[in-house]
Amino acid sequence: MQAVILAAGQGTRMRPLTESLPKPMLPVADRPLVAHTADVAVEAGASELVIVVGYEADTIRTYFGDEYRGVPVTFARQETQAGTADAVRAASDSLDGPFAVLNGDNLYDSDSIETLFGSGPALATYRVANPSNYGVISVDSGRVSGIVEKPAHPPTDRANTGAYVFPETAREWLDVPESERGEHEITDVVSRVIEQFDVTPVELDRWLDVGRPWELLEANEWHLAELDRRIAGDVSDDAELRGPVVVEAGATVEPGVVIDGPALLRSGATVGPNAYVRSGTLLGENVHVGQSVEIKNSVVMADSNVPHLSYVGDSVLGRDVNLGAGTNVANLRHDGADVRITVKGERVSTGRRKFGVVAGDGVKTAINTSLNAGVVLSAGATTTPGETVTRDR
Ligand code: TTP
Repeated sequence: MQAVILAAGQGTRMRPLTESLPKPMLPVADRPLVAHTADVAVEAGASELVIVVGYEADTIRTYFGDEYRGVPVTFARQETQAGTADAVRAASDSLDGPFAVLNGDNLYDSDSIETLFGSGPALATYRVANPSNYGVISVDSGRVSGIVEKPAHPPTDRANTGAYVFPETAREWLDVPESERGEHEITDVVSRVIEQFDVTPVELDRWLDVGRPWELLEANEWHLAELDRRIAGDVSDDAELRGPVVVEAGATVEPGVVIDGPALLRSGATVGPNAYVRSGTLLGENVHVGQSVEIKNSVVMADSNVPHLSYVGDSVLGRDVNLGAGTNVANLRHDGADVRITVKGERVSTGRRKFGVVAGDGVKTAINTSLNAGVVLSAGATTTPGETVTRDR
């Protein structure tokens, strides 16, 4: 069965990290987010991956090429991001027979997707504490009986996770009218399918919709925890690597460094001397973490530098970021409340007591900069020496 992977979205809630990188290409452990979606499709037996691209399409095309883990890959282009039904429609000429659809920015557990792919017309659900934020699925006598988008009074706690197996005829039903929020949504296609077919609900063991910056941290927490210890790089005898630490070939760990796993140092990363890398940290390709730096539960994307005397906790640093000596990140409020950040102009809770900052590509802080918890720095933002940053810029 072919698997359609939706990866054309603009990822506006993930800005500034998606200013020039499509969300599906953000790093989650040792590969892009969308590669994890592709992995579960391949492991579930997909015969072909049809990846729908649009926003910043070339990086996705280049990453996959025409084959992924032995499975052929084709691309469909969605010209404007007009909604998920429209995205599947862009792929429909490439489809033949029943087909699966997965969101290219969601993490699914592999076993459940295998069950989904083997279940005929089917839809994957996940039980959530706050169903009003999702499409909500009703089930009756073991069959999906309804789907309703973000209801004020949710009939169940089963969220729609954007993973489906559609019957072949659903290809003819993709041209749905615009919804209230101005998109052509797959929910309307699903409604028609459940009217005419028996659709099996498949409950996922684990699921994460990666839409906002702290969810990128959660995605990394998930996949870093699955790493087995592997030391292929150059590690000083005077460094201490505890637990599941991966040091890829071409990465360097200098004397006096302590690394608590799970942690991943990608090729070209250099750490130390005398640095402390704590669990849940991803250091991307060619990242440099230097003398007297402590970095904890953070994602540092390729080519960034945290060279001297810094603390970085629970943060996401984009590509080519440079933190000046003595830059420190606050990741906890004194009142102990969950840290809030601004997403698309709205203040929202991260649901995390500990959250640091988000820095877009090319951010440069000056020496002794203090960054307050929840601050978002746009791509290319700078600070002045000794500055305390409490508002986004
Ligand atoms: P969303 O998360 O709704 O959209 P997005 O990824 O663009 O993010 P944001 O809301 O922050 O702007 O999309 C769900 C999935 O569908 C995701 O994998 C992207 C994909 N998608 C498309 O491929 N085309 C589209 O037109 C839309 C809206 C989404």
